[in-house]
Amino acid sequence: RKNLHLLSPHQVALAKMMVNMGQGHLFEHWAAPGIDDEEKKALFDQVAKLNLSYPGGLASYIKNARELLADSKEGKNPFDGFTPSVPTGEVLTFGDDNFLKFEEAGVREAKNAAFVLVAGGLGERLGYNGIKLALPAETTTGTCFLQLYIESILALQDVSSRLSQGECQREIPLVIMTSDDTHSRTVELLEYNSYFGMKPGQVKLLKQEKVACLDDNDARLALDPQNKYRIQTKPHGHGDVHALLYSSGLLNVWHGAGLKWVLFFQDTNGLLFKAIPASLGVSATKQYHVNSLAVPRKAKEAIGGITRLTHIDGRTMVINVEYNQLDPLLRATGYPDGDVNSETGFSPFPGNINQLILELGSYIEELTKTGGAIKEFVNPKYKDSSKTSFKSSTRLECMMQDYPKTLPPSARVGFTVMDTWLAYAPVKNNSEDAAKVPKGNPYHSATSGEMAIYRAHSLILRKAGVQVGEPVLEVFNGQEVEVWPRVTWNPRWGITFAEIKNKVSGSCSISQKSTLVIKGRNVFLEDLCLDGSLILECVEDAEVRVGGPVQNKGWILEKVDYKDTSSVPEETRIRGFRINKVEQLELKYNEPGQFCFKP
Ligand code: UGB
Repeated sequence: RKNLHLLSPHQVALAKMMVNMGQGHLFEHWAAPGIDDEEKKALFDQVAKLNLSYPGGLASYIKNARELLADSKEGKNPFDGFTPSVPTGEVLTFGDDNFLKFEEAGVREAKNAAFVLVAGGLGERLGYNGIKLALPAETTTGTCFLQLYIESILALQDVSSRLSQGECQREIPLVIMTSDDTHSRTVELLEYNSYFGMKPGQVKLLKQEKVACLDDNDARLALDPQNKYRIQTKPHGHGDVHALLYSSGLLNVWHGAGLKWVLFFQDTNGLLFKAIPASLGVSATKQYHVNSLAVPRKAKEAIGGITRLTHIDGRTMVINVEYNQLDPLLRATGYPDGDVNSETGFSPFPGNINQLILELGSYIEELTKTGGAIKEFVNPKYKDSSKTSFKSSTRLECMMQDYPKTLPPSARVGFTVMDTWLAYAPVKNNSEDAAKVPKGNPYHSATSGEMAIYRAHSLILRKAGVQVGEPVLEVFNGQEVEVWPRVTWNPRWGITFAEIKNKVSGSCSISQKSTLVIKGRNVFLEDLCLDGSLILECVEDAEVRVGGPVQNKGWILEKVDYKDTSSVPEETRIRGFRINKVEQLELKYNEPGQFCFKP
């Protein structure tokens, strides 16, 4: 009370609200007026920010926290009354007629889409010092994830507007959700690289704020151990993206501009865009309000399982059940073995890869009701079985894939299953943890993420008629991986299978030791027989036909030890190899025109 005169009327109102919500302890230790006054005001700046950035403000946060903490103390099961079963969805097989049909439909729709990349996570499991978006997806070209994503969106934009014969020349918007942990480094990455070719106005960054930590079951907010005039905060999770999009006003701007779809994706999946056109085609054809991308999932793999939940009162929903909850849920509902592989070698529950496609109109309708608030959860670590105190402070969390939980039963919620080799190879685990992954389960490391890109490109070319050498098995950083020819291309060369097929003809072959890099749109492979390294680059208006035998010593993968911090950069160490560029043929076409290379 003695300090009230330091505060503005708005701050006084906030102080009263906090005291009414049982948070008086935040001010009890305050020094007498004249001491630490600036710090006291700064605390109220923080309270105002926390209040603004949570739907319903801090009072709602505290109320929700009390309810969830009480449920947790009671041991209440969030799935009480629900029985899980295996849902049915659209299962696509790469390259068949059905796939091509959906891919074409998806490319037509792409001009009506906006992309949202959630990139606020620090990637604690990976333990990489930089932001994950700056990490090379593969080291043959060194293209980082953000560049790959932006170039993929630009390629889709280009193909989509060409298909509509210029009727609609829309720029596809990209939103990146950042956090205090990633924001400034994301801005630097974009600015330093001139937005990787995207117009700066096409990209918007929305920063998520952390939420207040909770000290006990009464949801008393925790003071920061470093500063008694600050509330301790922690990340709230990727579910924040919905409230942020809603409050930014962007959804209505997009709707007004005629957009129909919002596609959400994560920070380190180098394969994702190979699956986007066909799955967007599924959304458009089936008029799904929500479409989750999924892949076959190994039991106990650290990705959520897409599950149909049926309540005793008749309600049903198709929803992601997080990996740590699926096994106990199954055991409690008549599956005594829990989450196990079926005879197919995979869990019957498809794996959520957290790529969501939402129909914009119904999304806006829903968020208008909820303000973007997503069902939260709390995960306190209790000191003992009395569950009365915590080992350390906790906080509420939310996940973006829980969006469908509040939808009415009439909502059309579906999912699309793709081959893992085509759609999913995230970089989440550090080398040591990856090496401990049970045999047969994916490593999700920088090593496996890079190898997956070469494998996908090799398999796509095989499907397009190229003879591609068989992979060899090698061990890097304790992980056994298939090493395919190091084939990479810029998304402009082919963002759909239909385009890629059109650029390959005759009898082409690529040996296992080869590296093929294609940078440029109009490169055509005709009777190419590659045994070595070939780097092809051409400007937009050049058309290049390349064929004949190309043989040289090529580029060789040399092992490096992830523990060697003295001479090897972190980006290289975490994959366990570096590329020794011994010999290559490099063809560069910098002028417009038609060219042919056939030795
Ligand atoms: N992220 C944020 O933007 N903000 C945050 O506060 C936290 C994360 P993780 P997670 O595809 O393999 C998810 O940490 O949460 C971003 C699904 O829940 O990589 O353990 C972060 O930058 C799970 O069902 O993953 O697991 C990153 O881009 C499964 O699908 C993204 O959110 C799993 O991903 C995911 O964060 C998966």
